[in-house]
Amino acid sequence: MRHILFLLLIAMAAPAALAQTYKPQHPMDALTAEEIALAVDLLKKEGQANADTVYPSISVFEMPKADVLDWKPGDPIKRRAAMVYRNNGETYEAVVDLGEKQVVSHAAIANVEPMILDREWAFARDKAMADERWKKAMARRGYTQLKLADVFCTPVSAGYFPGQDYQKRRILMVPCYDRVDKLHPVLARPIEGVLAVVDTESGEVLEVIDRDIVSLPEAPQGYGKTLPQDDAPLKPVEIAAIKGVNFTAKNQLDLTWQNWSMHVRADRRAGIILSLVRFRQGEANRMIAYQMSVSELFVPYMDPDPTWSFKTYMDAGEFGLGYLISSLQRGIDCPADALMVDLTFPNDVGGTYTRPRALCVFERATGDPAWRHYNSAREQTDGRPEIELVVRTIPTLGNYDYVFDYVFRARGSITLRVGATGFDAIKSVSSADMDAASAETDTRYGGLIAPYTVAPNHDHFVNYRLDLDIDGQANSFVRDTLTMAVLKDSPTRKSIWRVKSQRYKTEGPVQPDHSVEGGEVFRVVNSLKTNALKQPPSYLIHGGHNAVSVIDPADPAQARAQFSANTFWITAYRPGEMWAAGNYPNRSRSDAGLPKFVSNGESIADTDIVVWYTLGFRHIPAPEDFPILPTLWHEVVLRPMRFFDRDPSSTLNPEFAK
Ligand SMILES: [Cu+2]
Repeated sequence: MRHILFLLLIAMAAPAALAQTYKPQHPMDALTAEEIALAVDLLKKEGQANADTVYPSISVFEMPKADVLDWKPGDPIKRRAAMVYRNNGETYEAVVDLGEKQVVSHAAIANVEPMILDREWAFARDKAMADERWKKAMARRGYTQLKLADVFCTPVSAGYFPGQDYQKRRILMVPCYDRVDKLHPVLARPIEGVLAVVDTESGEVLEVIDRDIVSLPEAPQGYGKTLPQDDAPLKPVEIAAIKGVNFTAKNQLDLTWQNWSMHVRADRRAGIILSLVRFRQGEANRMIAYQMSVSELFVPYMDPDPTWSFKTYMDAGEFGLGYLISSLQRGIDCPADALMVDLTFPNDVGGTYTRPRALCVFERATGDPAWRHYNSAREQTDGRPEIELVVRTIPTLGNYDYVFDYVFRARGSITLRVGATGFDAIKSVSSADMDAASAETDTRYGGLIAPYTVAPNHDHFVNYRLDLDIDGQANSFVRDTLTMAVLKDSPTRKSIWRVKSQRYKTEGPVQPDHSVEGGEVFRVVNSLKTNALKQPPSYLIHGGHNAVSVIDPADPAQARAQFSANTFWITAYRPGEMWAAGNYPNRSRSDAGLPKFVSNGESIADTDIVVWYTLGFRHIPAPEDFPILPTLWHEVVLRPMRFFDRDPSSTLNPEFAK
């Protein structure tokens, strides 16, 4: 959520010439560098764009779902670009047909702010640091004769708060940090109490908030003057496919592994988008998900201080989970022999840049049995090792790195995993420990995680858009409640539990009720098909206990991210409904996504539905988060239920290929 400028500078340094210029092979492929150049050119020829136009978003405008499902390799592909662009501070949308070479439609979109642009970061920082009020506030803190080299300022998104008088502006907030040596993270020494508010179009510094001074300790707080010695080196423990891999990857990017197949594409906002996720069973190639991706990531902080309270980031819609993907390291981020894939993204000025090693794909043996049984009569054990396929990206959103995994198993399950690592967002305080007189005040809204260092409490809400199509599109959403049943006539038992199913009829939020006595499960079911046992096939969405936002719905931050108040939202499939907090969450006033999508109450019975799942976790920071946050994993599992006739992993060959 917090944005670090240098990441962007690396991204911009990669010239468009490095971008891959492959021809699209599949309707779901991301736009190629050539296609983006053509789209921009056509927009200019139409008189809609000029040399000053900026492009917050250029993405593939997908073919209609029915056409994608009919498409076979070798068939023609209708390629169109969906563009969001800005001229003189106004926002426009256009659809450009790349085959017909024409602009299909264009329109001005009023009262929206597209995602933050590359040029705005450095611009906001420089304007803040040139402002006399800011210099005065810094001088109060001992930064006289200030040089850029002394401090590190990194703008962040502003949220939207009706009480502020810079409501209609495109603004960024600029907090600053004392410059530290290379041994320490760049955000290790926050300079508290100073915050510049910058209009990124006019360059005007709208306000400099200058509050209480918190003096910084001599060394980066909590780290000491030197870092601790390393432990003795371990003998290596590795994951390796020593005889080659069992998956195939071609084009950008068709993946197959065992019975699984899927298409993966880069997306500046979502990170990656998985499409056409299928499981082959004999002759049939059965659809499980038409599309899966992260649609938003909302991270509200719980500190009311004016220099902190605005921190209510929407990392996908404001910053871009693809835009901030960081390159993966072999042997640490992914196994040493993982397939590394460079991803090409559109930039703001109508070109592209390529992030090297942005995505990795690998198999791993988990060390666990996929299944096993000891047969006592025969005194023998049968089993298979668990081997899974992982598709991984790691965007770095300022202080946090999020490991986003899609994990596939032979049993037919898909696990969506999120690992949060990197650093807690921290503030400098005057308390060295909890015996300090100021400790109670300093830790009212967060935890002391090191001397002079508090990390404010916060939530992470990852919303997944799951366009599941279980054996086709006629799907319904079902809640199975496990309820206690009294047995009046039983000579032995007095009660048992039974399963009661409820099928949802209309769009809306669905909230798990953790207080129900026996528990509950949620499924997407195709009532019009059956397996060999004549049962309707379904997939369970198994998330376990899961946090939702408890912020007051009237709170301005919550109003923009209403999706986070419910674990599930179910909508009828509509092309173009991609983002849980709406197309334009940056500086939005209310959530124009899910609450809007469900407002017309369309039917969701036996039809094409989309499940939106919020994987939420609260974070009460503690010293174990410091000096770095060991990866904190959360997951949701999509598991077959009556989809197969028997466990598909039961037939795994007990021998490995020689
Ligand atoms: Cu956290």
